[in-house]
Amino acid sequence: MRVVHSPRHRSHDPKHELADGEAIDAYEVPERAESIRRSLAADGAFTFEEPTEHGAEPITLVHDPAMLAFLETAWHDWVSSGETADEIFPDTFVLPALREGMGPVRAPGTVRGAVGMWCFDTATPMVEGTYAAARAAVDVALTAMDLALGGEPSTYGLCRPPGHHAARAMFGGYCFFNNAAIVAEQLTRQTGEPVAILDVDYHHGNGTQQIFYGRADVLYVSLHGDPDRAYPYFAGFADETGADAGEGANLNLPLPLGCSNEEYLAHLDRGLEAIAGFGGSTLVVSLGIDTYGRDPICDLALTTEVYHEVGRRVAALGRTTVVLQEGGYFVPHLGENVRTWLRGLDGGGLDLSALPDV
Ligand code: SP5
Ligand code: ZN
Repeated sequence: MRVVHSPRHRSHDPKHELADGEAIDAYEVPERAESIRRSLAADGAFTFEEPTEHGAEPITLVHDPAMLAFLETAWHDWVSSGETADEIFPDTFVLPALREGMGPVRAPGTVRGAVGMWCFDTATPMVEGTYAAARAAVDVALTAMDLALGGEPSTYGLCRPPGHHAARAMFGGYCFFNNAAIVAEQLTRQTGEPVAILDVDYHHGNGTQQIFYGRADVLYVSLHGDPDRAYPYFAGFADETGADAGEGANLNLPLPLGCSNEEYLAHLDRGLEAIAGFGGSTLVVSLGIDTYGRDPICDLALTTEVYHEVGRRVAALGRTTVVLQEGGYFVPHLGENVRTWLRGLDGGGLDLSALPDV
């Protein structure tokens, strides 16, 4: 399988996130992607290439150009205005109620203010190299798509930072640009067919759902921790089925606390059935491994073997498949879990011998 990877991800190196009123060590760190790269490199079934540049247009077909402009200049503007912190966090969020009945929001004149217009949580700091890394992740995703359109049955984009929480006009959840949505949008344009997205990250991909919620030509299917208990809390409910022309093209499959392999596969089959009944020849997978039983911030009970079976069942759809990396935070096993998933997809055997004993 051809893997697209860029070393630029390393320039997004946040140190902290804010949780329960404290700065804690960031979970979404460069070592995640390095763990994946090492595991795939040690398996002769994968070949690596760097992305080609695709420019800004595929991004602004999905995201508000003003958000792209903010992200592009935020670090420069932060430093040149005399700020000295090496991570940018919002301190004030422009919830709709703040200006309720008082007319439109005016864009603040400082990054400190403006970041509260674009960022929706306290876990997604921007640092000096964030923008370059986020742009490279989009290029990784689009290059993986190009290879698939060129005839590869399946390709993998080792995207970092991830993307599925980023909505049209909002970033957060460790995500800046929605890599999977940008690829899905390009696929609809380049194939002229409908496109399905299967999101198996533990967290609901609120950004992807929002971007395509009113559209009939992109099916979004997500398995995730029930938003009644799990981040991002405000989206991912089973009764969210799409709006207007998109009615019926959104399927949320919330999962219970402690969900087992067996329960998980039963939910997966419902998602795959919906995809099989939807048109088009291509599939985008948002691959999060934070469903793992040992993930430090999630609460399901999946084990490594199930990732092989999930990959096998996705392959059985028989669609050209672009797999893009999202979350997964138990770093010692992240690379092997991703490798196991991709070997299931490409018809390789299950091999647990390289799983570190930690
Ligand atoms: C791409 C992705 O997986 N983003 C996930 C973003 C999660 N953000 C933090 C959620 C806070 C959960 N805190 C749980 C603490 C458990 N000790
Ligand atoms: Zn996640």
